[in-house]
Amino acid sequence: MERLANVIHQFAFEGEYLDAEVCTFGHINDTFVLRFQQPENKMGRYILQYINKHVFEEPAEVMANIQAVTSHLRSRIEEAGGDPERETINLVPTQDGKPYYVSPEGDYWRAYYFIEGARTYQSVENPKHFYHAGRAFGQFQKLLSDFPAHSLYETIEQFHDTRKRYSDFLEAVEADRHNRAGDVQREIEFVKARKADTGVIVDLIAAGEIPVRVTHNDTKLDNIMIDDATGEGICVIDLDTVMPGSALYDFGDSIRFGASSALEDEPDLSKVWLDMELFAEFTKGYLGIAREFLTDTEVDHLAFSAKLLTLECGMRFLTDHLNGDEYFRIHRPNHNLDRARTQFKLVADMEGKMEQLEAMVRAALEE
Ligand code: GN1
Ligand code: MG
Repeated sequence: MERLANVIHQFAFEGEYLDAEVCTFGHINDTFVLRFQQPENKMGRYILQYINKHVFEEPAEVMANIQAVTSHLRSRIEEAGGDPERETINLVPTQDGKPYYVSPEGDYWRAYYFIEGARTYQSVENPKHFYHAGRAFGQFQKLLSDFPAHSLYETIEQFHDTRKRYSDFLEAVEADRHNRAGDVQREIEFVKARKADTGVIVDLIAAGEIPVRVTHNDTKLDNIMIDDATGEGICVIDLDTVMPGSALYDFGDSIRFGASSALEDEPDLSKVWLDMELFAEFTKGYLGIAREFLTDTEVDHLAFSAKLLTLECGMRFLTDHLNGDEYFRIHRPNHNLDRARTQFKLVADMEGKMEQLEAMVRAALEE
């Protein structure tokens, strides 16, 4: 909290600073919720974030992407008669009018207006929320469908190149710098047995069989603000990884996280499976919007993408466990291993249900 003192007064926040709360959910950046006393007894809240520069090597490029995308969203929302203060995130400028602050040590900080009357969820409490999350991510892709994807920086190279993630994983197994590979042979074999899956989407993109779109690339349920009053997904947040990508990444990652019966780091694997009702809800919400623009090949790979993105994430957690937990923040020993195991449990469960999932996608398309 001490380091906040030097940062807070750099931003054009309104009112008198009261306090800050740490938000512990993200695995990468440091996030704080700030409270300010404002005129007429009003309480103002803001989000302040330190950008992890080990993960984002060029924070200025991350910020350039976010500025470009949010200003595009803003104008689309205004044209549609929506509320741009609630339907997109908005940066709070610094005192000298800049979109972010760089400290003398070279640390990057940015701030957002807090969206009131809405909240995020770590797990689905009401299936309708997940239907609306699907609509919101579909709408997000739609609003950005006329945004020039190639003008965005690739802030993390090959972010969802699952084949590249697989070779990083093999390297970590090979190097075994922390002598952990011996204890996770079963998990290593699980991944190796699925090597052939890892190239499917990248090859379709390379062959021009599915289009490159502007995608969010981190569509966890907790990256959607759900309106308290209506239960609708009003705003997609955490735009750090907005990049050229595939619609399949966003669909798959949403299912991976939100349609799981348990939290991402549940240590008791008997509690972890793919919830079919939640899969159906999200798919209905998403396709209700996205069927306008998705190609047949994309639709045909939606169910597969859920499995692939789950495998990819599990592989990334296992790789980080082998590398000594240098990427994802952990809160207990073997945390990344627990996370990897839930993902592999979900993959195995999805494999057993694949035909049903495909049928659900077709049914949602026809609704
Ligand atoms: C990271 O920090 P968070 O939770 O928004 C990660 C995602 C992973 C996710 C797994 C930049 O996102 O790719 O899917 O953890 N973000 C980055 O929970 O690597
Ligand atoms: Mg996030």
